Amino acid sequence: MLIKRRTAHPLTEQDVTPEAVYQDRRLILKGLGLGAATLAFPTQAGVLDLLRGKEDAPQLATKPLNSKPAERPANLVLTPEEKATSYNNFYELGTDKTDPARAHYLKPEPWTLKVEGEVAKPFTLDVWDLINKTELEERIYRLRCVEAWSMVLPWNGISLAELIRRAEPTSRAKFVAFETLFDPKQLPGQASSLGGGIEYPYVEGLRIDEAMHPLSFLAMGLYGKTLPAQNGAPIRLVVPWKYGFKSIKSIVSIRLVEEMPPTTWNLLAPNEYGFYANVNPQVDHPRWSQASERFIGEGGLFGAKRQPTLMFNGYGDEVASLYQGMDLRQWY
Ligand SMILES: Nc1nc2c(c(=O)[nH]1)N[C@H]1C(S)=C(S)[C@@H](COP(=O)(O)O)O[C@H]1N2
Ligand SMILES: [Mo]
Repeated sequence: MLIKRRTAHPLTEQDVTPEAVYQDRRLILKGLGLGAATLAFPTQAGVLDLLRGKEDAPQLATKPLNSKPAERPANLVLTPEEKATSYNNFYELGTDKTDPARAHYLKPEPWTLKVEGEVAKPFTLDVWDLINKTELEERIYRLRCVEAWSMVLPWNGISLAELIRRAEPTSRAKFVAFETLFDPKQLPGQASSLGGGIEYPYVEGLRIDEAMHPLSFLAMGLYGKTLPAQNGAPIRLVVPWKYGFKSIKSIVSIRLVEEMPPTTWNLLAPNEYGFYANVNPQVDHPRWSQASERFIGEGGLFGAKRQPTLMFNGYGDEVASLYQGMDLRQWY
């Protein structure tokens, strides 16, 4: 694996190429092989314009939720709601940060989620039935994207362990595999270069002990309301000690499995993104430092405050024991 030497000066926003731009370049290079002389490449903006066209459709309405409020942690400042819902990574809805909030294709109601695989009692969950009948819990978590920006977000949902336990995993269940909805009509990036060159559906995975850890969360709400499409409506994973790409959105399947399942970013660039993806300021991304992050709070996006990144994103006391004896440089 390539490990970049840490530079003496702190990173600026320009030092980190957003994943989308990097992956687009890879795609364009691939495309050029087909004959550069005859192909006119639409610009990124041009492709987006072609694929939109429903721009005036109303944005998904969110509804207030029944959720027990969490205590406000004294050391954390919440990211303003309008930033949490307008600066997103959800490549199925476009690779620019502002694309997902402007795409109005996803129809999250009704929605079913399967819990299956190595379990005694597989079941299919009516997600809206769960939302309507459950008093959800609020969790205020740090979110650290692998691109070196971060937020603090108030999620509403249930612990992942609670749902998995209901299915009664067998002794062969060693990992948990998650899958996002596959429907290019609702998630247009799945049918075009708008999706950043990823093979869809987006898939993710956890080791069973990570999945059963009390911090692992299934969010059905944000800021006390049902999830907006751009944040992964109607149900998504939140694993706060791992890079944001592990927190897979709009899931339709949770499968208990025996072997380590494939994961989307690892498939795309295995030397850059591992299966574990624990936040670790000491292990740089091959193309940038992970020692610090741009916290998105009040104020302009690019004036955002740079702060040190914490081991396991600040959740080390709770989760470090899961990785005892593992070399975290090897298992990045
Ligand atoms: N299906 C799917 N899930 C996804 C992504 C995605 O592109 N597709 N992006 C991931 C990344 S990189 C991050 S940082 C978080 C962002 O979550 P947020 O937009 O709610 O802040 O979602 C993750 N889940
Ligand atoms: Mo991310």
